[in-house]
Amino acid sequence: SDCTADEQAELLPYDCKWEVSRRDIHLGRQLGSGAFGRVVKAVVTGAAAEKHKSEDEDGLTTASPSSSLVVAVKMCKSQQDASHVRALTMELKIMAYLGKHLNLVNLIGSNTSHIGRGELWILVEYCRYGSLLSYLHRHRKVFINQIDPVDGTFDPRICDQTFSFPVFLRSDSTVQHSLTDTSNFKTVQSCDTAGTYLENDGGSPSREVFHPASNPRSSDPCLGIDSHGQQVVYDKSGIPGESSPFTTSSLVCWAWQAAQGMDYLASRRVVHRDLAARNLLLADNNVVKIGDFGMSRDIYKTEAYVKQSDDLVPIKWMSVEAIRDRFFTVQSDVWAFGVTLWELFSLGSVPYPGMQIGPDFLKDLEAGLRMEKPKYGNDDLYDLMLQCWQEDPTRRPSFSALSEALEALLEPEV
Ligand code: ACK
Repeated sequence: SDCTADEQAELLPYDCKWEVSRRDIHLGRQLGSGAFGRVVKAVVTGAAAEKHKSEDEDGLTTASPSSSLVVAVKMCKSQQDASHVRALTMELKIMAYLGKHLNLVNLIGSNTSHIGRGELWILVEYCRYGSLLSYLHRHRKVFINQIDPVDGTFDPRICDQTFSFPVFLRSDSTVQHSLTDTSNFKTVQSCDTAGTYLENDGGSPSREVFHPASNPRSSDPCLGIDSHGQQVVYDKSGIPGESSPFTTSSLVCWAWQAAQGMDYLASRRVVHRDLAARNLLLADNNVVKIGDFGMSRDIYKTEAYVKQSDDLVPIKWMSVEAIRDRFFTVQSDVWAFGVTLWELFSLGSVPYPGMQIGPDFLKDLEAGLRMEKPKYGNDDLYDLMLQCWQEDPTRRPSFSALSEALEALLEPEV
């Protein structure tokens, strides 16, 4: 049809089942703010919280009347700006149309009661660790590189030797049995879920030894593995601390999850237009969620958006045809995915480092300019990026092909 995306969104219906009463929304601190909108943390109580929780857990939970749910609320900054309210309304409709996917920041509900006054609140899933970009910046000191600097081989089992403190295994039965190769871990001790340390000589953990309090080395942080197989830094109390290390595998796993979410968006014919590490959010259990896929794209405090004609655009993430003709498609999202991969494997560097983006940027891309291999990527990963940056959009891989390629990297060769 000749309908623009805006017009199509306008035609989508709003279902009253999403409506959450303001009485049940308890606003907290601001998480971020942009040119038009803000994101505020909030707690939702009552029926909406129960509904969301029971959906999440396949209806296995018995809903308790006191349940509450932490959410993020997207709202306008000023009630004056009608165009932003419109954009938010369309975002709400798109989210409702999309349906749920694990790797999207899903809609929880909305409050339209003050829409006449230009106020609309959209309630979405809260992602505890914020954007992947800010996560990479905050945690880059605890990154474990699993790529061999000489031959570029990637072994997800490698635990970097630069970690000088002992490695602990949590004696959670599921972990013990799934850890087939403990020889890669410098395991000397482990601790159980209660924080009791167990002696471990690299083989199977045996009971006993000391409590954290009596551990002579308990003032050192220690590396452990939680029940999801994720590495966690335990502080002296045996409680996971803030700075859990992350590895090359984490980056691949995050990229794979982003590809899964994008594949779902593409299957629903929704074009993101602003895929970037700043728009990937990290939630509990190492789940990556794609955010800001509606129409209310906002310019948060970042220099990523450059003025082009009368709009601010994320030029370094844009494909040749998107810069040239403002032509945004699934394939231009794939180009942006390539740039996002580059961001991940450079631990959050700014794309095209040191380059001043001027009017010649498009010409440079057309002449074949592409970014170099990022510091923590290997040839396999760089090859995926280069495929995403093919000038001919039809030659770029699909999100399902990308997700398969990333998944293959996660499976160690036998
Ligand atoms: O990197 P951050 O801490 O994570 O800063 C940005 C900011 O708001 C502007 O986008 C944070 N943010 C956005 N959406 C969410 C969400 N659903 N859950 C948690 N934080 C969010 C983001």
